[in-house]
Amino acid sequence: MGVGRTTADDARAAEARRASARSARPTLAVVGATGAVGTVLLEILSQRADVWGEIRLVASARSAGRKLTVRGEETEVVALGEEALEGVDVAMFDVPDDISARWAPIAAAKGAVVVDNSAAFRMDPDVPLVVPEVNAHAARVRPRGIVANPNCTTLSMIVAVGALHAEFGLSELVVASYQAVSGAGKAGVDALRAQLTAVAGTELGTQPGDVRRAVGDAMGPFPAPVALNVVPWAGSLMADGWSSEELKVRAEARKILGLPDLRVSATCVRVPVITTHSLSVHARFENEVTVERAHEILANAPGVVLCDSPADGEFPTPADAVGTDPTWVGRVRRSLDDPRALDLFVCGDNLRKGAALNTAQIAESVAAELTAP
Ligand code: 2RA
Repeated sequence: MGVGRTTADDARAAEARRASARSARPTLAVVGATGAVGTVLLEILSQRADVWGEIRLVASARSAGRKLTVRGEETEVVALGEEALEGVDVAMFDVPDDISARWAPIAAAKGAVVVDNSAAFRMDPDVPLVVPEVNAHAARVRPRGIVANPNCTTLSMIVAVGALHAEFGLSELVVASYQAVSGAGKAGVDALRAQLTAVAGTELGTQPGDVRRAVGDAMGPFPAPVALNVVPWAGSLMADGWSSEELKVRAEARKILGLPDLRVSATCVRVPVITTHSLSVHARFENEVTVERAHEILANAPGVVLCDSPADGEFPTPADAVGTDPTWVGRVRRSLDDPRALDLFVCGDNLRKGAALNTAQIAESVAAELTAP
C-alpha cells in the first residue's frame, strides 16, 4: 500500500478498475431472476469466468425492489417491462411459456440475443435448440434473435447420447425417466417434503391407499403421492395417452441431434428425489457397439463423467450427482440380444445442466461472438 493510502482507497481503486473492464463487456439481463432456476443461474454466474458487464436482474413486478447477490454484489431486482430490456446485449429468460412468448420477441427487437428456457420457442424452425457440447454451431443461426434451451429431461441425457451418436450413429432411443420433484418447481419440492413428514416414522406402504390417506390433500402438483411411491406421469395429457414431457424428449432429441426421423419412445416417471433427473436409456445405433469403446467415448466426452464399476458399487445416483455440473453415466451394457444397442443409466442435476448451466453456456458463447475482434 502506498504512503497515505488506505484499504478503502485500494477497494475503491479495485472497484473502478472492475467497472472500467466491465464497461466494455456485454450487458446481461436475467429475466426470472427470483425463480428456482434463476437462483441457480445467479450462483452459476458467480462461479464461472466473468464475461459480463452489467448484470441486470429482472422479475415480475411483485419481486421488484428485492436485493439478490450476484458476483458477490447486491443487485436490486427490476420489474419486467420495456425499460428493463433497454441496452441489453444478451437476455436469459427463465419464466413461464406465456411470459417468454410475449417478452422474448420484445427483448430481441430491442437488440438482445435471447436465451430462452421455456417451451415457447423450442420447436420453432427459426429458433435453434442448443446444447453446446452437442450442437454449439446451431446457436449462431438465430433468425428471430432467440436461442432455445431444451427441457431438463432431454438435457439430462443428451450430452452422453450425443457423444455416442457421433461415433456409432443413433437410430433409436427407448428411455424411462426418473424425474426429481424440483422439475415441478417449488410446489413440487414443498409437496414432497410435506409428504415425507406425513409418512416419516410410520409403517405405511404396505396396504393399498395407506400412503394416499396419510398424504391427504398435500399432493402438490402431482396426480398421486410421490413419497414412498413412483408416479408414471409428468407434464400434461397429449394425444393417444402420451404426456407432454414424453413428447418433448422425442421432439427435442430429434432437433438437437439433427435426426428428424429418429425413433424415440419415452416413459416419464416422477420419483421421490428433490433435485437431479435420472434416465434409463436403451440406445440403438447404425453400427455395432462395444462397451469398451463406449466407455472410451464417454470418458473423453466434455461434460460427461463415466462412473461405471458395479463390482465396486459405483454407478451414478441422484443423491451423489446433485449440485454438480456434468452428466454422470454408468451401467453401460451392450444389449444381450442386439450387438448394435447399448443400455445405460444417466443422472444430471435438472436445475444446473438441465436448465441454468446450459443457459449460461449458450449465453457465454453468444457473448464471445459479440465481443470477438
Ligand atoms: C419436469 N421437465 O421435470 C420438467 C420441468 N421442465 O417437470
